[in-house]
This record gives sequence, structure tokens and C-alpha cells, in this order.
Amino acid sequence: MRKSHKATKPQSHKYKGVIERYRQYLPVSSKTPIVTLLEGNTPLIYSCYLSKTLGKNFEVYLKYEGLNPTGSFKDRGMTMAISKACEQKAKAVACASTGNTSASAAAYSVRAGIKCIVLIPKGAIALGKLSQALIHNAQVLAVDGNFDDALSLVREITEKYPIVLVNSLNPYRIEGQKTASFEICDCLGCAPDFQVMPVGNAGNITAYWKGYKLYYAKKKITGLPKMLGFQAAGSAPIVRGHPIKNPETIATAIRIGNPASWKHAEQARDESGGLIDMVSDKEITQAYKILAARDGVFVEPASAASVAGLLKLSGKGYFKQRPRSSTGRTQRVVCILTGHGLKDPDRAIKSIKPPKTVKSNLKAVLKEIGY
Ligand code: AN7
Repeated sequence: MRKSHKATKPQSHKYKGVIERYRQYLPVSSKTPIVTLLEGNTPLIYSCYLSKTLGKNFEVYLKYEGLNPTGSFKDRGMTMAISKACEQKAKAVACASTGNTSASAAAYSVRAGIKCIVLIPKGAIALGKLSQALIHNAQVLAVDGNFDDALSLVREITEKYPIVLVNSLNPYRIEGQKTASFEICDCLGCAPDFQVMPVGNAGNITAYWKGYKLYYAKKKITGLPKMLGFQAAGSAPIVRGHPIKNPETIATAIRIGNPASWKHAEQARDESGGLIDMVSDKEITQAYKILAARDGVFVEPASAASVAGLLKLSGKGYFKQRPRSSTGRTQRVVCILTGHGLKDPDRAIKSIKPPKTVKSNLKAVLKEIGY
């Protein structure tokens, strides 16, 4: 017999986003309206090429955060920040952004039905990200200054007016973003030995470390990873030990001269026995192309900073090859790929030879493809 078809929402999808999945570890209650686009649950992809590069006893995995609903890891934090803003009956949120935060804030604000104000550094954000903030109807203002200038303006505005700040200074952003470390541990069945990631405003390294420490305290894992963070050489305040007035890099997402979570990033580095180093734009571009050409994974330049860092450390002999007989166990390295390559297609086109034009006939095409 045929079942009657009722016009109900589909119930088949069990996955309900990071808040429902990790509710017990997050500051939400039955009173919190959950605003979600089913973010998280991103794949942990084994990298043949990078595992081979590091050598025997190493496995390298790529946490592909570009597959979140708006194309970056920011969605994990935004589902929390916007849900909490709604719980507090906020009417408007604001952020400064190198692009991804604004894309995510704009999309989640639409879901929540609240106003979203975005300040971006003029001319310095990737086109994909700008198009997202605009199409989701955020009020976007291009500030004649850099990200750090935009962030201080937004901080001042949100302190004085009833507008919620949704940059990672908002503690709920960090709470949501820490779910990525839970996913990695749940997937591997343990904590990785090393985690490599880009560092910009330093909220994400703060969030991951918080997540790992919480899972450790809850006895879900028995060890903690070394946190290896990478800044772009032209925007490396933490490495150089002072704010950078005019930060520069092709990785516009991490073009940040005075990170808001500076101290927490240093804490993650020091407590984990890791490091924060820098990579040049050339190294970033190389890693960017390697990921696309060897592993089939397209990321934005800022995300490639993690793989550039991995390759830099590997070249220096940082990853020691222990003979199987001494400790035996394979060591796992996870690289966080924070944003999708389609965010910044201009950069892809600039990094590679343009397509060759051929005559529109079979002979000419066959000749080019070698048949
Ligand atoms: C792809 O969107 O700061 O160290 O305003 O978009 O937590 O800042 C973006 C940062 C890495 C650095 N990768 O993370 C913004 C913004 C990508 C990013 C980072 C960003 P944080």
C-alpha cells in the first residue's frame, strides 16, 4: 500500500549541525534558539602526497573546512554567536572582516532575521567573500584602512550601541569553533600528534586548543597535539613580537597586524610544546598549487599557509623518523584547511598559466592533446 505523503519537513537527515552534535560541551540551554545551516561534520582527508613527504611512520590528514555552508570554518563559531545573540533578543550584529567572517555572519543573520553590519578593509578582500556578504544583504562598508582599523571601529561601536560583536572576541565564536577539534578526535579515535594551521586574528588556534583540552579533561583522548601555527611573513606580528602597522600578503584572510587573541595563541603554542612560525607568499603559493595538483583539494591561500608550514618544518627535519622498533606507533598530523579555493578564484588564475587558445577544429585540438 502506498503511504500518504504529508507536506512535512524531511526528517531523514539526522545531522543537525555542531550545536546539536556537541551540545553537552557548549553553553546552550533549552532556551537557546538554534540558528544553523548544518555546519561542521567536514571530512578529514588522508593526503598521500604529504604523508609520503613526511616519510614512514607519519600520516597526514587534511581537515577540509572549506566544505562548511559558507565555505569556511567561521560557520562553526557563527552558529553559536548568532544563536546566543538571538537568545539575548539582539536586533543587530556587526563584525570587521578579511572576508570569511562577514560571509558567515551575513548568512547566519539572514537565517535569524537580524541585521548584519560588516566593515571590511577597502579593496583587500577576496571577491567570493565580498559577493557572499552582499548577496546575503549585509550592510557592507569598505573602510579606508586595514583589518585592524576596521576591528577597532567595530569594537567601539558595539561597546556603545546595542549591536552584538560577532568577531572572535565574542566568546561564543570560540566555543563553536572548538567543535572542529572534537570532530578530529572522534574521527581518528585519538588526538593527533601535531596540528598545523594558519594564524590570523588567532581565534581559531585558541578555539582548537580549548577543544582539545576539554576533550582531554573529559577523558575522551589520552594525549594532546602540538599546535603548530603559521602566519604569513608580511603579516607575522606574533613571530616578530610586535604589531605590524601595514601587514601585507597574498593570503588576504590572514592579513592582520595586531591579532585580537594574540596571548591565547601564545598560550596554545607554549602549553602544547608547539610553535608559531611564518611562511613567505612564495611558500604559500607553492603549497596552494601542490594541494590542488596532488591531492585534488582546492583551498584559499590562507589555508595553504598550514601546508606551507608543514613542508617548511619537514624540510628542516622537524618531523623525526622514529624506527618502528623503538616506539612503533604511527604519528598523525592534521592540517587545517580553513577556507575553500573558490573564495578567491583570482588568485588561482594568477598562479597558473591561462588556457591556450586553439582553432575550432578537430585537427587542432587533437594536435594539442597529443592524439
Ligand atoms: C580562510 O574573516 O579574520 O586566526 O575576518 O578566513 O582565527 O583569525 C579570517 C581568518 C585562516 C585565520 N584562514 O583565522 C575574517 C578573518 C582563513 C580565514 C584565518 C582566517 P584566525
